Amino acid sequence: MLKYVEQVDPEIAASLRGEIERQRFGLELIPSENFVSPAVLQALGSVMTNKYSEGYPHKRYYGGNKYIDMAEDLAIERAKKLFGAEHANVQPYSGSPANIAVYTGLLELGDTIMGMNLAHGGHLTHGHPVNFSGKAYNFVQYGVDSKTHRIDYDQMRQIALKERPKLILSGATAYPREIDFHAFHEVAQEIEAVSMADIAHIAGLIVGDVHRSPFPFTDVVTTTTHKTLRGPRGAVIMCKERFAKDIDRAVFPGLQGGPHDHVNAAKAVAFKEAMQPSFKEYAVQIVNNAVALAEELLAQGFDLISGGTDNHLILIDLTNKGVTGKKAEAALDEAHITCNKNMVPFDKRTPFNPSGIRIGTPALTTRGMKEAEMKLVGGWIAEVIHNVDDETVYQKVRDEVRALCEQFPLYMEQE
Ligand code: DSN
Repeated sequence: MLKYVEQVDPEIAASLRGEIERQRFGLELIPSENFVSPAVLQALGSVMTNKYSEGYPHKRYYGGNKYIDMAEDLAIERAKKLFGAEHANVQPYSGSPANIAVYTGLLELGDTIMGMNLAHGGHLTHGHPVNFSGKAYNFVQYGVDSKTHRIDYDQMRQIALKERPKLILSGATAYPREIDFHAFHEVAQEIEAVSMADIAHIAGLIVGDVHRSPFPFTDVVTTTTHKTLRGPRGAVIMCKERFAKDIDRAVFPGLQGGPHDHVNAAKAVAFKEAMQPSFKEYAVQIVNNAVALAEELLAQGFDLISGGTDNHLILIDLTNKGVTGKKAEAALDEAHITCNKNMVPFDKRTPFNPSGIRIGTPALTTRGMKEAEMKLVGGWIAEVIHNVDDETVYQKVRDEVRALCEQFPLYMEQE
């Protein structure tokens, strides 16, 4: 598989080999990551990377797009069917440009938008001051309740009534509970705002019928394709027909140039995979695994934000363990358990050295792991955190992690 890269560029070949090994023999717990199928990988590494095709299917600014149109048409039709959407634009390069395209397509610069506070689980593009969204628009933010750590829907409505945002955005990147998209849409209707849901983290749970869908009522829905949906790195915008023209124009020519056709072909493959009955089983197992992992962590004395999970992720406040998120991330890395440090709601620390870590089960579930393995993983996390800086514990856990990974082979054909 790597023979051409080996010949031309041994240094990059070494980095690719290292990454394959890391993915194979480590535990991937970052909740926004996953392992695509060999079919998705093949479409990504295809000759479609060579093509320019500005425009949309059958209305391009370049010749030679017969097969690109075929692939993009399939991606669009499958996205619409999978989610039950009226319109889909599959060209956004990733989640951030997708969100920015919606704002620029439907609003004027400086307009008021309401989104979830990043420190409470939102996203940079949901109005953080360091992000284009927070600089170009007047964002007002809702968050979670300080005791329950659940979205404070009453507070959200009060802010909406007072600030009258033109768009109300739901969705999160570090929120372990199910989101009531309909509650957001109702408030949007009350103030005649556009309702938008960013379902990047939970798209796979929605198409697998494990979580309630924001369709068909939500006006605009964005999602990345590479998280629980298990597709290539990229995004999709879906919307009601009446917003379609403005959204399409905002993506191209408003924001982007030539679409990444190889990625769009891979999106089509991933959508087809997500339509199979086995994907529903996968989505159910993601949540079962997260619940099993949360139970083990609670038994080990960990403080979980909101007390547990009902999706694919768990947010741990490590304050009671006397370990920072940064230290925990580094220690777990030594044991070949990958997670990310994360702010917890009302955190007194900084984003670069926060109080928590965020973990999730989509990638391990793709490998075929189930509740019994989650119990082991929770035990190893506890062992490392409880013995932070102990190299012998790192080595012991690393060996046990490798032995488990060998039972759940990954990408064996990528040699
Ligand atoms: N970076 C993604 C995540 O990890 O949640 C969000 O864009």
